[in-house]
Amino acid sequence: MNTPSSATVYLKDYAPPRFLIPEVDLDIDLLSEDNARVTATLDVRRNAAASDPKAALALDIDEVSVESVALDGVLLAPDRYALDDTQLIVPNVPDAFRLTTTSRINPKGNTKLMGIYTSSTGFFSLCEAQGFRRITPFIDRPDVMAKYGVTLHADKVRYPVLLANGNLVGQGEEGGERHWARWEDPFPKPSYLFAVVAARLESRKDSFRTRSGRTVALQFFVEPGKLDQGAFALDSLKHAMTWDEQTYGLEIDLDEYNLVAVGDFNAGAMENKGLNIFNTKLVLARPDISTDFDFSFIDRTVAHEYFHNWTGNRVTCRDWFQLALKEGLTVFREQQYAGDRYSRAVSRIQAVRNLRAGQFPEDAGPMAHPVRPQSYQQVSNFYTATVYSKGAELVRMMQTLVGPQAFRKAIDLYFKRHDGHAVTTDELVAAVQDASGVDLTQFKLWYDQSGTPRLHISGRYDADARRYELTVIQQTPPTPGQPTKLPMHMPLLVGLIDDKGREVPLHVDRPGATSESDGLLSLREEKEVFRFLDVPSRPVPSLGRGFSAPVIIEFDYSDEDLQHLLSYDSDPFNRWEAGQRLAMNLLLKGVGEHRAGRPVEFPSYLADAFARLLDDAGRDPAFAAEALALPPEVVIAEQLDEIDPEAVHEVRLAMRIFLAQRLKEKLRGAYDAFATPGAYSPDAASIGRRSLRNLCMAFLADLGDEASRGLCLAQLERADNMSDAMAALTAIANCDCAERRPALDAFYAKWKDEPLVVDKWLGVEALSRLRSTTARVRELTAHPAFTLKNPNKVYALLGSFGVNHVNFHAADGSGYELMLEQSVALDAINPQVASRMVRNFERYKRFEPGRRALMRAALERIAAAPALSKETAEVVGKALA
Ligand code: 0A1
Ligand code: ZN
Repeated sequence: MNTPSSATVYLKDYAPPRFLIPEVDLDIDLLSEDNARVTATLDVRRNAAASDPKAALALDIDEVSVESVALDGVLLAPDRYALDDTQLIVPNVPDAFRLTTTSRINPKGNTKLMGIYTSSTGFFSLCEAQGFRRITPFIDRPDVMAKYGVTLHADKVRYPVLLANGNLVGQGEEGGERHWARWEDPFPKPSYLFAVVAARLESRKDSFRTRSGRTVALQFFVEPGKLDQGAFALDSLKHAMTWDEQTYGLEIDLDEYNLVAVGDFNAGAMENKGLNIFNTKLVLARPDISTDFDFSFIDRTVAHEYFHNWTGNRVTCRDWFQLALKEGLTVFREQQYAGDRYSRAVSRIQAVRNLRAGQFPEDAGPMAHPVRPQSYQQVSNFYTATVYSKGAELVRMMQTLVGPQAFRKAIDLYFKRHDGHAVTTDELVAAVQDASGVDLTQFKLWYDQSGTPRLHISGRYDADARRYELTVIQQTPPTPGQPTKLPMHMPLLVGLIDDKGREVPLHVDRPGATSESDGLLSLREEKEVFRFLDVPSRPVPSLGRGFSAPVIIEFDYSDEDLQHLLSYDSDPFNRWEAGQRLAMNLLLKGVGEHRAGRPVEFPSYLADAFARLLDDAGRDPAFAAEALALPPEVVIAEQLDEIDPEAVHEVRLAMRIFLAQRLKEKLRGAYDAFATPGAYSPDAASIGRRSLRNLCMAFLADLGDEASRGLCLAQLERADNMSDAMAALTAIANCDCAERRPALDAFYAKWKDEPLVVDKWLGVEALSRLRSTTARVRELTAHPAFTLKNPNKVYALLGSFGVNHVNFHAADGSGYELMLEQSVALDAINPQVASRMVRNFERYKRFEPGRRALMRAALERIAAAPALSKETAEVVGKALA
C-alpha cells in the first residue's frame, strides 16, 4: 500500500497565530483564463498573544507560484526567504511591517475548484476551508481576521461583471479592452470568507428595507438567459432577512448584498461576506425544471447562507475543529426557519430522516468523529453530517434544556461577547449557560464524544400503586480513538397515553425532572428511574418527543402499542415514529425470514394502519406522505448485525407490493382526490398534496400492471411541473417494461440543454432498482452529458449510484468495480469530491462476508492507486485501519 501519510492536526496543539494581518490589499489581474497575477500587500504585525517573539513569518501556499517578495517596499533577494510547496517563510522580520508578494495562478488549470477557477462564464472562487492559500500567500486560518480591499482587472467584453466582498468603491476602463473595479469590505473577516467573481453574467435587482429603516441593494447574478430562474431565490433572501430580524433581532449589516450562481462548485453554496456564491442547483428555480424539493431546499439554502452573516461571519471559528460553531448553529437556525415557513412537524421528520440516513451510519463507521473533532488530516473531509446535522441537534438540545426564552437571551449574549471575534464551541455553550443559569458542564461532552448514544428504556406499571416507572439506561458505543464513554446530559421529552388514547397528566416523583407537566426529563446518569404518580391504567409511553435528543431509543413496544401511538400520540413526530417502528419491526422480521429461505408475509394490521393513515390524509397531506413512506433501505440496513442489501431490498419491495395490493382502491382514490388544481405553486400546502399523491402513484407503480403504468405515463406526459414529471419518471425507471427506455430517452432529448434537468435524469437512471442499472451507469460515464470535471454531474450519476443500495452492493462486485474506477479517475481531478465517493466503501465491516471482502479489496486497490490525494488517502486509511 502506498497511501501517502498526511500529517495529522490535533485540536490539543492549537496555538494562537504568531502574526496577525489586520489589513490586506489585493490586486488581481486576470490576464487570461490560465494566467492571473496576484499582488498582495499584507499589513503584518507580531501577535502579542503568541509565545515566540523571534519567529519567522510563515505564509501558506498551495499551487501558487511566488515571483517576488518585498518588505516595507524593498524587494527581498531570493535568499532572504524560503519557498516550498506549502509555505513561504520569511525569517528575521520586524514586529510590524508591510509584506508585498506577487504571484501567478492558473485558474483554468484549477480542476480542484478551490481558490480562483474558471467556469463557463468566467472566474469564480471558493476559499472555505483552505482555498485562499491557492490565491496568494497568507496565514490561511480563521483566527487571522483582516479588512480586505480588492482591485480586479479583466477583459471588459468577456468579463463585464467584477465582484468581491463588501462595497464597490471605484471602477473604470483601462487600456481599451480591459476594465477594473475596486471593492472594500468594512468588516474584518477570516480568509475563508474571501470571494471574487469576474464573469459574463446578467443580474436581477431588488432591495430590502431593514427594520431600522436602511435600504439594502440586493442583486442576483446568473448566467445570461437564466434571469427567470432567479426570482425565487431573491424572494427567499428577503424572507430570511425578515425572519432573522423578527426571530433573533439580527439585521443585515451591509448596504449591498450580492448572490451569484455558478454551475461548477464543490459545495452547495458559500456564505462569503456580502457575496454569497451558490451552486446553480441550489439557487436557480422555475416550476418546469425544479421540483418541490428543489424549491424548499433552495429556500433553506439561501436562508442558511444569509444566516451565516451573523453565525459564522460576524462571530467566526477560532480553528477548523470549531466548524460546528458556525455550521451547527446555522443549520439549527435554518431548521427553525423551515419549521416556521413549512410544516413544523414535517420539517422535523425530514431532519431526523436525514440524520438517520446520513449521520447515524457515519457515527458507527471508521470516520466517526465528535461534533468537535479532535484531529484531522484534511479539513475538507470534516464537512460532515456529524458536524452539520448532529451539530444542529446539540444546539436544539440546549434550547430544549434551557427553554426558548433563555435560549434567545443566550444568543444575544453570544453576540454581545464575541462579535468580531473567532471563538470556540465552548463560548457558545458558556453563553447559553450564563444566560440561563443551567449548568451545561456535562452537556459539553456532546461536543467531544462521538458515536450515537443508545437509550435502553423499560417501563413498569404498578396497578395497585397507580404508578408507572420508566428506567432509562444510556450507553454510547466505542468509536475510533474513544473506547469508553461517559454518560451525557440530555433532554428526554416524554408523554404517557392511556388506553383511550388520551394524555395522562404527568406527576413526576423525582427531582431530575425539570418540569412536571410538560414531560421534560433531564438525563445525566448512566441509569435513571422516573416514577409517574396517579396513572389510572397501564399507559403506552411516548418517548423522545420531537426527537428531543439525537439518540437511538430502544423500548420493547408491542405492535399494538405502536398502532395505539400511531393513532393517538399528540406529538406528531412520535406518531410518525410509531409508524416507522411498526414497519421496521416487520421489515426486520421479514429480512430474517428471507435470509432463512422462508416466505415473507406481512400482517393485515399493517395494511389496516396504513389504510387509516390514508383515510385521515386530508387533515395533513404532507404529514400523511411522511407517515406512509417506509424506512429507506440504508436505515433498515443500519439495524442489522450483518448487512445483506439484497434481502433488505427484496423485503422492503415485498412490503410495498403487499400494501399496494391491499390498498389499491384507496391509493387510487387518494391519487385522484389530492390533485392540486390551478397553476403550480411551491407553497407548503400544495407541496404536501403533491407529495402524498406522488407517493400513492409510486405504490401503485410497484404493482407493475398496465393500469398503473398508464397512470405514470399519463402523468409524465401531462405534468406542468417538474415534481410530477420526476415522480412519474422515477416510477417508470423502476419498471422493467417496454415503455421505460423510450420514456427516459425522450426526457433526455427534451431537456438536454438544461444542465440541472440533465442531472435529474442522470440521477433517475442511476437510482433505478433494475439490475441492469450498473451497466447503464457505466455507459453513462461515457455519455456526452457526463463529465468528472463537474461536481454536479458526479453527484448526480455516481453519488446517486452510491446510494442505490441494491445495485451498488450487487453481490458480484460490479457496482464496486465501477465506483472504484471512477473514484480513482476523479481523484486526479477533484480530490474533495473523489474522497466523498470513496466514502461509499468505508463501512465494509458492517456487511455480510462476501461483500465485506469485495469492498475491502476495492479499498485496497484505491489505496494502491498512484499519486492518491491526501483527501482520499485519509478516508481509505481510516477505513482500512
Ligand atoms: N460553508 C458552506 C458550505 C461549504 C462546505 C464545504 C466547503 O469546502 C470544503 C465549502 C463550503 C455552507 O455551510 O453553506
Ligand atoms: Zn453553513
